Amino acid sequence: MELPIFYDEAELWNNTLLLYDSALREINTKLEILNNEFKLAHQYNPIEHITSRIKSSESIAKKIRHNNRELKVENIIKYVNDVAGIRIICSFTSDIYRIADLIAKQSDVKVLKVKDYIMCPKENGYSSYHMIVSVPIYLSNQVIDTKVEIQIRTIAMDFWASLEHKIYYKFEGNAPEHIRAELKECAEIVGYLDKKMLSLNEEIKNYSHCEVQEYKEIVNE
Ligand code: 0O2
Repeated sequence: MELPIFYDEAELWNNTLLLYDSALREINTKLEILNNEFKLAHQYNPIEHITSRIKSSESIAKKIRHNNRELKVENIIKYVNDVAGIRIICSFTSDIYRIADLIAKQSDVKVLKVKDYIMCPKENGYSSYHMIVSVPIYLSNQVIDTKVEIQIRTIAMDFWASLEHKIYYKFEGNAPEHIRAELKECAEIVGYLDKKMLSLNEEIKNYSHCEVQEYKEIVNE
């Protein structure tokens, strides 16, 4: 992202934050439109809910320090991909890929990086689909491509990730071995649950309206 020259880091940061905030709005609107279209066409909601946030300054500083870089706006823009972050929670794994595909297909969205932790979960069991994208932000005198990290996961994956996050912070990354093992076991159960829910949903979809009516009549006899 190419920013105009500001002589003051604070001024530059405020202008940068405006871009990140605008990029979150752009992506949120795109998602809302897709979800509404789905609701209308298929009477079905692929997105359960969406949350978005601007990364806290402490968290940004930690990431920059971790990368051994100087804490400068230029470095934040270049090296911190998730200053603007959106989390999309879906009901089923198939919805995750459908949403990711629909976002990637939009002509003004550039996909910069994808990490599929569903196909390849992390060692601790973490599972989610991550995309780093950029969207153009139209200012009065220029257009600036701005990065957003999109995380897409199921309700069950999100449940797991939020507990793991709490445990990670509580033990400052050094949770006892048995807790880590149990968390990993939970991640496997989450994977199993998501598969079962998906196949159950597929089976339900295959019932025609007539079959459901017939079934209801039999039950009511
Ligand atoms: P927070 O508090 O959520 O902001 P890259 O984006 O490629 O430069 P990075 O940041 O390591 O490198 O990317 P990755 O692996 O895609 O992870 C980014 C975010 O994914 C994390 O942000 C978490 O939100 C989430 N995440 C990744 N791994 C885990 C995990 O093991 N457990 C949980 N609960 N979440 C995870 P931050 O900055 O760590 O935190």
